[in-house]
Amino acid sequence: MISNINYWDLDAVADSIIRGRKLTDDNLRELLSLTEEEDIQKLNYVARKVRDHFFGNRVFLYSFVYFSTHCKNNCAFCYYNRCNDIQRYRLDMDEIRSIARAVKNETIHMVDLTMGEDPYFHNEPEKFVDVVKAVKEETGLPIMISPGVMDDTTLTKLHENGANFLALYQETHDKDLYRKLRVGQSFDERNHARQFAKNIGYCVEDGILTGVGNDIESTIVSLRGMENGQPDMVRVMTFVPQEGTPLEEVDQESSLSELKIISVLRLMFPDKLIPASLDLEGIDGMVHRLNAGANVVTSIISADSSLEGVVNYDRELEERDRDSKSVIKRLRSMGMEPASQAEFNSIIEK
Ligand code: SAM
Ligand code: MD0
Ligand code: SF4
Repeated sequence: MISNINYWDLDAVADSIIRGRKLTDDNLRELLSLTEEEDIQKLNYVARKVRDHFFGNRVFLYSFVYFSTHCKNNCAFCYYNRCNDIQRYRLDMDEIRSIARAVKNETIHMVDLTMGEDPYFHNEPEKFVDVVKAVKEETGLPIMISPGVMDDTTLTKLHENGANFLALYQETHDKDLYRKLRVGQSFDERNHARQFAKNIGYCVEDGILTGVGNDIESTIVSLRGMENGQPDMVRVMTFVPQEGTPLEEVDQESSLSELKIISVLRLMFPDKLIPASLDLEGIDGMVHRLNAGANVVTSIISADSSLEGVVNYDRELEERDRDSKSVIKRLRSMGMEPASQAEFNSIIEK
């Protein structure tokens, strides 16, 4: 599909996707198996053409607010799993409001309110509803919530009080791998929460990890699993081994597989939101991810913030470089621009 063809033919491949062509499992197998630099460049080129058709040079920016790092779960890949003996924090309402006020003065299209499955909020979901209300009040912006699995009643209440988007990543749709990653957690309940949210009018994001024991066939299962849920946003992130966790000693893969999968996602979900996360490799990494077909920058954290990311490429760095100003400067150097708020709203109100 991609190897051994020239750039003129690649334009035809992009056109066929834009006109509605669906990739077969064999197509996916071929694309995910590419190893030659030149072939991967071609794949990225097709993905960019498809993205540019739907979005032009416009990019969406999400601010990341990890307001509680407490968690009752035991995900094998995650630094914040309950068994890891780390420093944790939970912001109070004043701290949350003051961060929200700061976000309001930046170019940000949506605020991502993320937490571990903190019992403080999960046992009394009203408290989380209050957080959403407060951030809505302060910013007036669309709100994404990434709270883990919540029940139907709570999801409904959150939606009624200003939550627009639910991010809940299955990590993998391969059930054997899921059991090893989200140890002791129900596959079906996690999937259900995302589907329920979609049915009552949220936009939803699904996502997978790569470099975490997934081979090509397992990745295809995950891609098809995500497709079944018809998400509005789809992501892939490279697994980054975290100190103090069961998967600490696993070798970290390069970003190559992630970049291929981002392009494949663009061909499978041509007009959907696909993020370039700053959390993995900062702004330099963002450039590669956008060049692979992403159209959203996530995990923007202001320069003076002491809040954490999830993977936290900058945990050891003295200076942070993932604020919206630095992101926009780099976007412009690539010929891209932040979209208007109206453009973003029209996508999430569809
Ligand atoms: N606690 C909520 C949940 O699990 O849905 C939301 C926050 S959780 C930390 C957000 C996502 O970060 C996870 O779903 C996973 O995809 C990603 N993540 C966590 N640890 C990671 C790691 N070590 N490498 C790559 N991605 C990771
Ligand atoms: C990111 N650190 O986009 C964030 C996080 C949760 N909705 C998103 C994984 O990289
Ligand atoms: Fe908790 Fe989310 Fe980390 Fe799992 S991924 S341990 S639920 S913070």
